[in-house]
Amino acid sequence: MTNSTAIKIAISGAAGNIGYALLPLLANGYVFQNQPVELRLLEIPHAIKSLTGTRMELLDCAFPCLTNVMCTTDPLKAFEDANVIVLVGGFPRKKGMARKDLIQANTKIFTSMGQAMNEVASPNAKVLVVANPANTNCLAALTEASCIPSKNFCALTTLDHQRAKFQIANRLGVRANRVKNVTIWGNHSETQYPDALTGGYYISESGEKSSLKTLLANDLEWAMNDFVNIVQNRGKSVIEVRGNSSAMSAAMATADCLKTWLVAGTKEGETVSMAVYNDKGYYGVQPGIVFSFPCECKHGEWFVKEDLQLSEFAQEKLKVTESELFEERDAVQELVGTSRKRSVSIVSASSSMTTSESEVSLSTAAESSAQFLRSSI
Ligand code: NAX
Repeated sequence: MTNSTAIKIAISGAAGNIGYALLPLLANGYVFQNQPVELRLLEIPHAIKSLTGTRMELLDCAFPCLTNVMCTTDPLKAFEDANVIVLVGGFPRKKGMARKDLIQANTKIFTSMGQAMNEVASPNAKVLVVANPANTNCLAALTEASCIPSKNFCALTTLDHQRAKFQIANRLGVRANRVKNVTIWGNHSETQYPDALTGGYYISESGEKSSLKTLLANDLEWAMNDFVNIVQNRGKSVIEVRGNSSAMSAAMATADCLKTWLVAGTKEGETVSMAVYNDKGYYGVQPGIVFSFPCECKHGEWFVKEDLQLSEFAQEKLKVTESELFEERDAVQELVGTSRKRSVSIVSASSSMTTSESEVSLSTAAESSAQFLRSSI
């Protein structure tokens, strides 16, 4: 059942809630179109029985593109020559646990994941971190995985981005897919700054564009306060009502992030939010942390859109989330970075993508994505 040209995708925490909703989206062609895929499902020993049941279900779906499904508790087996690695598994917050302890427990997991990737993953592997604290987990993994460029890592803020789109669309009484270029700045936590006013726009069915700042001009109090609070706390609200954390929407956001980043690219004039390693000091944010920015994607690469004008209000919000991310980094500093042997890759200004270059048709993008993924097989 193995296929040497299949895209090898490793998913940690695959037996969990998000894993269960995510696996079909990876296997059914939603993300990787009609390319063959091989899934390596990574879990801790406690969850391996349940994972084996999930594998049986995946096989029973008879997905045409799914060439193999492996279950393992060994990151070295899961990551060996992997092209795409999705890190969903992590240490859950226990009652009474301090945030610092949660961050440290996860950092230990993510440094060891990074070390395993460094040993066996393809140097072209693309790594998406979902597990919380996502930005700092991502920093720990990329710091250890020195053979893989830091440009190949990102932490998920797509769910926050989608939540923000929906809130704006709901307020304006329009469909969510007509709302473009909201941005989640900073951390995937309650200090994030969901921003509709810097560069966000609405596009009508007939293609007419209107800036969200103009549309919300009489509703700024809501856009600068309630909207921000709702999006920052949406995860908590879902838990309160559902009795469980977001899983379906998180899985969908994970799949959409991979699809836009690695396969489809962003359409001309559009951005998505991605938490990426800030080595350039984008928007005045100090380098050295994983920070969510507005990004364009093309040919399997992300590019921070650098020409937005931030208001003083927005700059203050960025400072708050930046400072939390440095606190997180300081809390784990002694646990990461000791084995890093390379300097973090610098994104040159010339590699930034201009908007006019950013339109990529799905078929062309899928083809170039296929090439980039296959080049590492
Ligand atoms: P679950 O507790 O349902 O599943 C987590 C799975 O990870 C479990 O099956 C567990 O056995 C496994 N696991 C734990 N340690 C592991 C390790 N060292 N190696 C491999 N597997 C391991 O959680 P779920 O609801 O699936 O959420 C997963 C993670 O996503 C959590 O950290 C959660 O906080 C985070 N989220 C991130 C979001 C984002 O937008 N970035 C949104 C949703 C979610 O809150």
